[in-house]
Amino acid sequence: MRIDIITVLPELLESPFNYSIIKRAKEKGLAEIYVHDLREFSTDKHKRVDDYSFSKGAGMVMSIQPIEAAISKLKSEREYEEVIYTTPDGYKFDQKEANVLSLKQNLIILCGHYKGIDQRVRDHFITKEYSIGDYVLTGGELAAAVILDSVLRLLPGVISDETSALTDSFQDNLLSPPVYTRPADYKGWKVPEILLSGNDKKIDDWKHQQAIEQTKARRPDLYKKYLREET
Ligand code: 6GU
Repeated sequence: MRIDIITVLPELLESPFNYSIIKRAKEKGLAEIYVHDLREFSTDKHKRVDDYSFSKGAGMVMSIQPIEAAISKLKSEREYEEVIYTTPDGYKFDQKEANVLSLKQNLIILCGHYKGIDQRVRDHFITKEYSIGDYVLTGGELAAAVILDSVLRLLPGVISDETSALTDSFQDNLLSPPVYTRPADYKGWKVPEILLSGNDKKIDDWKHQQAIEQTKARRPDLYKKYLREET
């Protein structure tokens, strides 16, 4: 998988991409990640990448020129299946979207900033617009890192079988059940008896029941989805 990220803050992406799961994916040759500084594509003499909004008082807007130049250059070099834009007014990014993206070969991610980008970029270049949740971040960079982390860990070989992505929370619309490790008794705080029983069937049933209860209590929205999609 190849991911090209276009951003006004390339430094912000250095740390997430050079440590963590993303580093592992790169080292194993499973992912290639290139970060492009949007400013380098600006034809403005001061390398500006934003300008005043035509709607008064709306704040600065990212200009179409450098974005068009960056995307066109990348597209002239290879085919991209998606051009993603990270923005608080995008569609909600969730596990299903992560699964879909993990099957792609080449992606571009444009990180949003300021009061957004010129709508013509969205109309003519962007194929997917994602928000990672109902809160506002200063820029789309951290959202891009979140999205990439969730996608790259799904690539076969990035994480071990033990922590297999298939058993993650959310793959079945349920939160994870509680987990325990040794000692079985820590200063009188005991691990649930059933986990020590050695009865795999009973343990699985218990885990499933716990997952349902956690989900019902914390995420009624997910629980509804679970009930709908269970069959
Ligand atoms: Cl993708 N970008 C920004 N700036 N804020 C967000 C977001 C994205 N998702 C949630 N909040």
